[in-house]
Amino acid sequence: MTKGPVIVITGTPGTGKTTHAELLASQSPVPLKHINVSDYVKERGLYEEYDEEWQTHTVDEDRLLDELEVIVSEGGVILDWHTCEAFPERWPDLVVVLRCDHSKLWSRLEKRGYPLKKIQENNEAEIMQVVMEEARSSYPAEIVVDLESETSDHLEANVERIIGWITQWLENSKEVN
Ligand code: DAT
Repeated sequence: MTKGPVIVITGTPGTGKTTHAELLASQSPVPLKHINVSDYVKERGLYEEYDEEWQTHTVDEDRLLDELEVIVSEGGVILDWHTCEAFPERWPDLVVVLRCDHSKLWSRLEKRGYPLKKIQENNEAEIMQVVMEEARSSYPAEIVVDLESETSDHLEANVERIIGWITQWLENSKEVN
């Protein structure tokens, strides 16, 4: 049986990764397991310490990657995380980088109750295209796409586009097998 693809959905916090991943998992023609990596880290206790200043956990990447390797090897996975360079180059079939206008992103993060410092840091990262650069330097250009995620029309169009890509990917896998 053909395994499903491994899709990384990445982007600055608040750009819409989880919203996209959930919609994609519900509409995909092949079952996709959605792993919200930040939640997974918390659930599995895969962190080293809690950083009070940044109000964030320092992730134990070695343990995280060991655990994810098992899930990824089954195929049919969406990895939803605000960073991607830790994932080995051989893992993803597609890397989606979500982008959002920084003022819109600011209000999304404010609504989330993030402290000012964290909002500023993320806003700057979005302006500087940090995650995009990370994706481009970690994976072949042909598997990296950046998509705007500012409106619900974008969300629907993006998910439709990824589903189109999955359909094509499934066709190609059939030809190979
Ligand atoms: P992330 O997982 O990247 O942190 P999210 O999916 O939790 O982001 O979305 C953050 C908020 O922004 C949430 O209230 C939903 C909203 N949102 C995300 N993408 C959107 C889009 N394309 N159009 C409108 N709202 C969006």
